[in-house]
Amino acid sequence: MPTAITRPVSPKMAECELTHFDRQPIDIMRAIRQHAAYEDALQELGCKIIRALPAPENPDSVFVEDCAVVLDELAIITNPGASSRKSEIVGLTTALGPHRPLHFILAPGVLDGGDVLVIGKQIWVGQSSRSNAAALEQMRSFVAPHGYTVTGVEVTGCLHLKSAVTQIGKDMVLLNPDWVDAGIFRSFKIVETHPDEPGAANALLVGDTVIFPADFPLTALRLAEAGVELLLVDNSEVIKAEGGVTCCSVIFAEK
Ligand code: CIR
Repeated sequence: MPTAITRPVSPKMAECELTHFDRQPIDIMRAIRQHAAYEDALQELGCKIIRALPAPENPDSVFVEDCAVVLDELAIITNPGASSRKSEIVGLTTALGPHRPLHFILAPGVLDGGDVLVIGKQIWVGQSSRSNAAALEQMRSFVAPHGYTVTGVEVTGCLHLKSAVTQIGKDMVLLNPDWVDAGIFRSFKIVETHPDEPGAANALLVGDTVIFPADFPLTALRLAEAGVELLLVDNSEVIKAEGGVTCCSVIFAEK
């Protein structure tokens, strides 16, 4: 049974960091309801939920993915790229300590988990405004002994690598070719986001099912046509905060 770490929506979420988006009002009550439905979706797919300690003072603290990368052998606690987010790692360190040996990204390395795409033993790390080469080198030193390759990837026009590309099946990815070089993923079957939905590349694969925002129906249709099994969730408030479905959990196999 996989474990999913989540954390409650901060009452200050409307003050979140924004990089490529204009600020829009966020309905906190709606965000809380959507987050509860997201946790229900994870449970429906067999995940056991562990809630990290709430961090109400950190507007972006619901986006736990940015604080940690969990592999079978170890977990990496990040050094988030935005200064308002650095203290968010405390709750993830506490939550993950009992489950994996922990390694820490240290300055000058900065890393957001949203920039880390792991597929099997391959790891791609977005070189974005939040994640740099120093962090990539530190990550490589932690994981190379366990047989992982780590490759830097340029991302343009979006916040994180996983805003541009995510895994949607054993050998399948969903990507926006305007934000990441599709050639990097040529060994995978590629589904492209619909041109009217550039923000739709963030999907969350749990087992054989993909949790996907109902907010992107044109891309959902492409996924369905490609034979992907979908579990749709309303994600409007997270999307306004420049987040996606991968951001709100850290999922790993219990050992
Ligand atoms: C931020 O800018 O850090 C947040 N407003 C959104 C983070 C989304 N996280 C993710 O995609 N992994």
